[in-house]
Amino acid sequence: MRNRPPWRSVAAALVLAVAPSVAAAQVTVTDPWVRGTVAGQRATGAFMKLTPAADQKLVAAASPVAKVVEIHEMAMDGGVMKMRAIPKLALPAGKATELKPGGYHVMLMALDRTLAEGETVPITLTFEDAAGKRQTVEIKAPVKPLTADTRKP
Ligand SMILES: [Cu+2]
Repeated sequence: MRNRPPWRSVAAALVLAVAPSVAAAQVTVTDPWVRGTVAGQRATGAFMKLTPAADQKLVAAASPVAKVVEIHEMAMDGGVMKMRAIPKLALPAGKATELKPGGYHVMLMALDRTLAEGETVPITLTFEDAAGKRQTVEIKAPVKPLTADTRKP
């Protein structure tokens, strides 16, 4: 818990009082999907486009199919492209940030079972706005074949 000056809470309360709509805090999630897995595979990626109405950060994700879910980026490491976990992904207002193979993705790890084409995977995304207020968005991502070519938009 962070210590906040009291005026900040008051300001937040006033904003809520005059603007009960939470539209400004919304994040639109489009085209979510999960790459299917083969037997024994313990990890895969989830992909989507995230468009927030106001600046947001994706700070966490969870899914009942995966014991561990992380936000990953791809980065050069010793001349090799590798993925690594990042604590948050900044999402600028009004712009679609694309999570896609070869780029940012939600990493589903410690999978209990195979994810087959045709099923849908529930994923809970947690976003944090500029004021540090969090909200969750539930999505259902269809599973696409392991070989789905996804670098195309
Ligand atoms: Cu990854």
